[in-house]
Amino acid sequence: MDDKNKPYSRDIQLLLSQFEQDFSTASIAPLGNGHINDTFKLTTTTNHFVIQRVNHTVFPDPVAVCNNTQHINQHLNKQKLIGNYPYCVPQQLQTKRGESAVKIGDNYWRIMEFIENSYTLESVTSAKQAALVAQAFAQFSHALSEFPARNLSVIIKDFHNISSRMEQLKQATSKDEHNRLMHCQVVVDFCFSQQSFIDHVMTLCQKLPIHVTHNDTKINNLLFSSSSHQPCAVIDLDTCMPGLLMHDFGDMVRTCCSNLAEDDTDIHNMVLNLSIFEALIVNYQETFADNITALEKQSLIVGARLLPFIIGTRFLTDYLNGDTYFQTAHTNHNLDRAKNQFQLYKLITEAEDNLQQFIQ
Ligand code: GN1
Ligand code: MG
Repeated sequence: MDDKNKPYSRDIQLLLSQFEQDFSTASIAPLGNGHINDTFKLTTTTNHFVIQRVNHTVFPDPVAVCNNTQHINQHLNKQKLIGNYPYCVPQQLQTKRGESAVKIGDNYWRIMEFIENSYTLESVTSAKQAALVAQAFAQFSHALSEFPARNLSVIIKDFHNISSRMEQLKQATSKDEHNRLMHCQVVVDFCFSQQSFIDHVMTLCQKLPIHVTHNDTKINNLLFSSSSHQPCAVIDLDTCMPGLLMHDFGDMVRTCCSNLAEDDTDIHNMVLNLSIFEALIVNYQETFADNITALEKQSLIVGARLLPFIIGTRFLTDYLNGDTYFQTAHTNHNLDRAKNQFQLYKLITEAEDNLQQFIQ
């Protein structure tokens, strides 16, 4: 067993005993690069599964997280049967008592199906690949267009609300509990200098229709097939809630269009890949066909600026709060991530006029 799951090994044994499946030969290893939950791969002699400890500090209602996933999966399964959804729908296992979330001590756990012969990517390398990414996340929201979005629980209130994210930053700067403001005053000032953009976003948000959105459409939340190298599943449905398409599109741009990883410190060498941007925006719009309004299409460019700005603000706030939200590997990790994301925001802002040409 790897060190990362050792603190939980007793809990995991208790978890496994709640299911019908025979897990007596199971072994466990860490899986993926998420910043929030603890995720492991469970291997038995015949199968693989995904085990996850849902972070109950970030997700105050882990049962609602699992229930949202359950509702979405049920709808996607039906859409798949009638040919409206081409990807796998990784199922959550149900316990002997019919639950998908299991409470052990203070923690909530779940077990999910593992999609065999698949892999994740941390970055895209071609416009062709970007087109596949845009199609996958668009198909996901499109297949859920008949699902009553308001039936889903709001998992994290104001998740992509830039105004409340700025308020959180303001509180973190005025408390400055870890004396870190002196290391990031310039970054904080930059953030607060963007008020006219924030006002523009807040006005636009009032006018846009609500969809079921994924809200974390970074590239590593897609599985690709090892044989076809096409997307085969949309994963990590934790933040699926009622939301706006521009947020999902913006997060894709955020994670596909920069030549650097989100924590790379070499930000003066950051460049925006325009052919990848074009592939994302053209394919995103085309996949929705007539189910996306003209204003929503316009909003995609705003979303592309907004998501690096929001995530940058969140990283900066967490840095000031002493790294209580995102998992970090070193002291400046959140600050490095914030600077990187603001650099991306600047590049997209500079390119904005040029990006308009791709709106159909
Ligand atoms: C978190 O855990 P992960 O990496 O899937 C975060 C996203 C951020 C992302 C930044 C619930 O997602 O909002 O965009 O890190 N998830 C939550 O990499 O806050
Ligand atoms: Mg993830």
